[in-house]
Amino acid sequence: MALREILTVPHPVLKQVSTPVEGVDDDLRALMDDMLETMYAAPGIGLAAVQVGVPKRVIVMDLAREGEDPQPRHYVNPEILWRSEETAPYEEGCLSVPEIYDEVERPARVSLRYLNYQGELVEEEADGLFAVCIQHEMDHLEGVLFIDHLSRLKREQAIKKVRKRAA
Ligand code: K1U
Ligand code: ZN
Repeated sequence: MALREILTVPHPVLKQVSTPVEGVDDDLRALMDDMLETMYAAPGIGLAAVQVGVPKRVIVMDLAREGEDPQPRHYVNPEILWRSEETAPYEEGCLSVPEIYDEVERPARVSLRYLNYQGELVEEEADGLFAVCIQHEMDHLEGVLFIDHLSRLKREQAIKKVRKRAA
């Protein structure tokens, strides 16, 4: 396993639309293992492959609370099948926009379909933080960042802050 570099705004790869994966093989599992190690080290609760410079439709996540055993989750070629009419706000962050947090309103519940670590097709419903995180990560697969849901002024200020800190 290896730690990968997490790209930060305004890196152009973060705006790319990620491409579907052919199937789950050992190379893809190695990428997902690296992504989880990188996410835990950051630390974060989710990570899309494009954030480590690999524009494939792959996401990892772990929503275990402090003190609980790790609960790594893997989503390959995820698709949202249904979104609730009801929405909910959440103060989001992003490892590609470090130290910036702001409220985003999204559907409160979604149902999704994806391939898991073993390459099996899974369908499940998400609510709460799971719903927030999977929608945030699936936005990454379309080249969309949570700051794209904010006003232009807030977005430009966020990018400026991240650039300044990185310089
Ligand atoms: O960059 C990312 O996509 C990961 C991001 C996921 C996320 C967080 C909050 C709302 C939606 C999506 C993060 O993990 S930011 C860091 C974070 O939230 C966190 C870090 C340590 C402990 C708990 C949370
Ligand atoms: Zn993010």
